[in-house]
Amino acid sequence: DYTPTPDDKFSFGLWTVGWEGVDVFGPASRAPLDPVAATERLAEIGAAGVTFHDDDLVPDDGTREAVLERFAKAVAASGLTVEMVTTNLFGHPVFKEGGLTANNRDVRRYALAKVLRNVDLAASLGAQTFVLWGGREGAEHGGSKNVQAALDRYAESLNVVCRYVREQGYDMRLALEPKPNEPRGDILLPTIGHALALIGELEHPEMVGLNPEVGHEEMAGLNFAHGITQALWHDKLFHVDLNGQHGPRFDQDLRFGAGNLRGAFWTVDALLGGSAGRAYDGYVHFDFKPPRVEAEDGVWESARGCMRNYLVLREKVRAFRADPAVVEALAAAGVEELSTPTLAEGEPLASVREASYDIEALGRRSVAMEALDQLALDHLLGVR
Ligand code: GLT
Ligand code: MN
Ligand code: MN
Ligand code: MN
Repeated sequence: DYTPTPDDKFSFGLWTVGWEGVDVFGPASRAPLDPVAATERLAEIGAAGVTFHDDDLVPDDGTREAVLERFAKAVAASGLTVEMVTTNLFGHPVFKEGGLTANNRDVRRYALAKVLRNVDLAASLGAQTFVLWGGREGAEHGGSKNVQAALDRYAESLNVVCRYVREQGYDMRLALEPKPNEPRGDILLPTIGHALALIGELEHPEMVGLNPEVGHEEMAGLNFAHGITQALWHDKLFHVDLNGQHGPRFDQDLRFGAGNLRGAFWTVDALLGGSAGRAYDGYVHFDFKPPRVEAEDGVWESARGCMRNYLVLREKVRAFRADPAVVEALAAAGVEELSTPTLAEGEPLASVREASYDIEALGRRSVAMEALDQLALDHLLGVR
């Protein structure tokens, strides 16, 4: 009956259900949600994890300790895990021109200090993933940012954080979250591919992976399932932000399953390992915004919808993969053949260069992919 259990490892950011509906055109449409009440409610509806930014929870003032103590108690009582923590390097005007890659050196030093403070906080709550979303790392103006220097500074900061995590002996990995634009006109590390390339240049690449978000890749017109599959191939899918998006427009943060439903089907398939590939085994984290039109009842309806849609899609994906007609269609489409190396082991290049190929016949061959895709749609539409 699609009731979530802790084994499903669903998790939510406090900033998701806690979003008050402030947007560029208007103020809050909902009252603030107490983090303790939110945590209790998340546990009730079947989540296993909760996540937050420093600023969602702990004010940087004298009340910090008391707030933390109250939250930690509530989390323990609820049975939830604080699986991930992240730092807000985008809200305060000090970050208007960037955090870790701001032109201003004092801003960069403050941003790094804020990250380190939260790495300690994350470790003290047992979180094993630390997300870095660099929404303000970017530019609106040509020439206003030395992009090569900015990448040097990005790498420098990530190296410092990794060194610190090692020195402290924390069991923690970092996950970068790419986004192409919004709030900056052009954000650095705009896609999964850009972020993967930067990770390869770090001192401890094994400690840094990705937290890709559905909407962020789809804003750039990219295929999210392919993106996370490449991240899995590199062993870099440390965390994931599931939500919904209708094509290239502003970041909608719809509940998972809304927006590009067909993409959501292939996203779940990719997380489960697709055709017998590497599967994702981390928390299934929802980063959505309950639409501004909703009152508090709608907030929880929206959160429940994320999990329900994931469970329904998981069932459909499993049925698709187990369907004998699909197994046959995969064979007809030649999908398995791609797993055979192009050259045999030890084969001399001459044998591939000198062989004769009937390219006319190969050009006419059937690939039978419409039939395969229609089977997927039939499963998704519920008629198989
Ligand atoms: C912010 C952003 C999200 C990121 C959060 C993590 S911050 O809410 O819109 O996509 O996941 O820092
Ligand atoms: Mn988003
Ligand atoms: Mn977002
Ligand atoms: Mn996100």
